[in-house]
Amino acid sequence: MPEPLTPVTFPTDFLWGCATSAYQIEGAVREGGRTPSIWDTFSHTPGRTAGGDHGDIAVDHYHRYREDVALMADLGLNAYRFSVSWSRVQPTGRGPAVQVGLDFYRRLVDDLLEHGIQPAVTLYHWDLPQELEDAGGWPERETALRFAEYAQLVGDALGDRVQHWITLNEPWCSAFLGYGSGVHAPGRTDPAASLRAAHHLNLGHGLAVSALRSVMPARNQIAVSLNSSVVRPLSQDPADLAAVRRIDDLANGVFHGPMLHGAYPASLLADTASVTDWSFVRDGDLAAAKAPLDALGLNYYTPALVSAAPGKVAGPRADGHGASEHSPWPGADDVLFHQTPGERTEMGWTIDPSGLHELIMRYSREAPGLRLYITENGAAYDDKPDAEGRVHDPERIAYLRAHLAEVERAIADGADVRGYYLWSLMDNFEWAYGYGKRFGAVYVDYATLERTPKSSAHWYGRAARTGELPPVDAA
Ligand code: PNW
Repeated sequence: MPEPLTPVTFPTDFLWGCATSAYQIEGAVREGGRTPSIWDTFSHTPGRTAGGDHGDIAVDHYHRYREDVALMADLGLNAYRFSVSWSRVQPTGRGPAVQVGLDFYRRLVDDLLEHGIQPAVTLYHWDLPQELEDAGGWPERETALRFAEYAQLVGDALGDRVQHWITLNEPWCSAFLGYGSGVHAPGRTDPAASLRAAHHLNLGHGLAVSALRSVMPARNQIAVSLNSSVVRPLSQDPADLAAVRRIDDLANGVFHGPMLHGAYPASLLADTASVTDWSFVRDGDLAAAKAPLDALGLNYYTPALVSAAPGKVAGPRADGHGASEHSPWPGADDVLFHQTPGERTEMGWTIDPSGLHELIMRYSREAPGLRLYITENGAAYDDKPDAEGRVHDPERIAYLRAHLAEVERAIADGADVRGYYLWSLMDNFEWAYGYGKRFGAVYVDYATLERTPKSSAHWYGRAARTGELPPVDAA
């Protein structure tokens, strides 16, 4: 990638962070009264994850969090996004909070603050308590009510020291990979249930925002992290443009419609009429979902390229959402997903930094007045230590530099981007792919759980310390 002639510089108060999630890193799944979440159940069900991998130990962050915080501080990062395990705080998904569970997050937050690192808490990163799934899970309204109650418990416990709050991480994955294609927990494949789940995630989000406001200082910022897709047409043919509109509704409008505008796109309701009549949407739900936000989190990895295929059923899926005969796109089985041209990461996801700029500019228009954060961006590569035990990952440095340059370009174009969280701090449990895909800036030896910062971690730390993107060979 060519080096720009002028230095790429960021605002002085920009947040430079890394992101993780509870089930992917914590381990200690039976400690402190924690009970199984849907990801414990799913990953222990034969055939669901690569190699039968699960998060029982993961990278043992529950016991090693001090070391991990010290690592971030040494690198020079000033922000860290992590998620709270609902099952640690409210093992059955109901009732009073378990203090041992909250205490773990209190200690983590205090340690971060002592090291000058701003914590950003995600309340839900896909690990629903199994008991709530047994009662029907996200397709049931009850789950939305339970989520708001849980949010209030955590907000009450940590709201005095955590300023950055995120209700849900990527509700698209929860609804459509969890209940539609079934490649994520709980592994159900019911298109109607996936749309019900989407609605109750919207409702749960809005109720949680209001519940958090009721217990937290007004200075705190509340956001949601969407894996909003950049959807591009294969050609300018009107049928392909219509396919883009349909996928954009199912990827983006289904969440930002209710959350930002208090309504589902009319075109989405029409497109999915054969799947559901949406009668589960009750009076007042959309007003509740639209509870005012302070910020919006955008997670970006790769764009989608689609075309229309009237009358054809899509062949092997090329949408990067895993192997399943079941579609995560209810009512859009006749839309074809294509591999976008260009270099790809180890996930098979095409590298397209311009998509990040496009996404930011779109949401600057869609959500005027909200601060924007890139709450995830990063790449998996087949990293290996060399003979001296060092891990060189020039591809990841190039990826990060190119994407951060697009963030800066969006800021220059007027977007209010306040921070960037690299996915992920360290190699971890990559869901259905297990431990085979390494997204970390820090390498983890899974035999010893020893952590080694990769050259990208040093590069990123230097960017964080200077507010300027170093050249790619400056690690
Ligand atoms: C996100 N897709 O997951 C998650 O928020 C992280 O927990 C995860 O580790 C990271 O991105 C890397 O995958 C995604 O199929 C999972 O489009 C699947 C998709 C997108 C994001």
